[in-house]
Amino acid sequence: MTTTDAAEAPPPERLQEHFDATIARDQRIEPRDWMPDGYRKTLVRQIAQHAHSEIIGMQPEGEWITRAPSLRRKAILFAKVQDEAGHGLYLYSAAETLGADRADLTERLIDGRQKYSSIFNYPTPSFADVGVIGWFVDGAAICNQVPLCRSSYGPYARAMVRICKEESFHQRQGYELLMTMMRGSAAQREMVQDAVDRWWWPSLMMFGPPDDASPNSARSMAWKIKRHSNDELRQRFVDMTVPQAAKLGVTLPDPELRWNEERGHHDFGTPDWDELMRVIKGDGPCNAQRIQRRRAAHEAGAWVREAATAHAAKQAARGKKGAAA
Ligand code: BYC
Repeated sequence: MTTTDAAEAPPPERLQEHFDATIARDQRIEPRDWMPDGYRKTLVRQIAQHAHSEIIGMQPEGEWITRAPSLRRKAILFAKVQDEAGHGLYLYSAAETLGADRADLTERLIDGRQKYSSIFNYPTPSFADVGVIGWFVDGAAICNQVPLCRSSYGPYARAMVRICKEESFHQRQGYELLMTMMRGSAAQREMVQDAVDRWWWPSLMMFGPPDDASPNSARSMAWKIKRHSNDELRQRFVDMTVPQAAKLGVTLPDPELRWNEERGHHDFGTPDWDELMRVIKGDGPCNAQRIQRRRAAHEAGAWVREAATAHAAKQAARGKKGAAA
């Protein structure tokens, strides 16, 4: 919902008040509305990181497209990786509504000035990783992103609606792949358990640092950009995943994991926060490779961008000529 039409725009001295009232009423802020600088910067930071994560996130699974074990699995994986590209594009468009420039955001990613999710810096040595990424990583993404459909910034919230529908399909395809492998040979079951062991803790880290070490959470929640804290969403993910693991027949690698009747939630161990910080700072197992591939793809695609720009200029010139005739 647009909060301000030009006709009813508040006088400059009341802009902040009007913004605060819009947030308090749970209405949306739209691109043409006045917003505080901090709100705009926070959104550009989060949306750009989110877009970069979708684009870099194509790599770990993309590595299996040529090696998928059947034509069906190849087609599914192709479609999923293509969806991630689409998510990145919607999100870059949402960032553009805030005045960000897409080319600049890409430069910031490949120069290491902007972040992307830590999870995509882990390797995918077996095909079971494709299933576990769908189950855990897309599952974590759903927990994190469904509340973002109610984010206070309109274009971000609307982009999330379609993204979440697709993530939901991704999660189910991952789980179905793992179910199939679990019905297979002992070696296949071992591959699944090994992938679960490697991805569990990094998946919990996707939700960010614990609340008492999350510098951005309080402000983002006051602005209703984020609707829940990092720890709340992490707990939601654990509670959702434990029964799914039992049904699948795998063990989650956490000896402290147990149901707490009093809290009505599962208790679980503490992720290695030093590891998260190392990976965020660029020192994860695959950070260098991910950025190097992204940079190479960007450079190799320069001719496409140049051709598209030249084509658009030609079309515009033709349009002008047509209008003059
Ligand atoms: N990795 O104050 P905090 C997908 C940074 S892709 C890296 O808690 P905030 C998919 C954080 O940015 C979906 N960095 O921050 C794709 C901040 O740094 P700056 C990806 C992290 O923003 C392909 C600092 O640490 N999802 O689903 O309040 C295939 C302090 O953190 C991480 C999104 O992007 C991390 N894990 O909360 C399959 C969701 N955690 O910027 C699947 C949207 C924290 O101050 N983003 N940092 O230098 C969010 O919800 C929030 O930005 C976060 C962090 C929960 C991630």
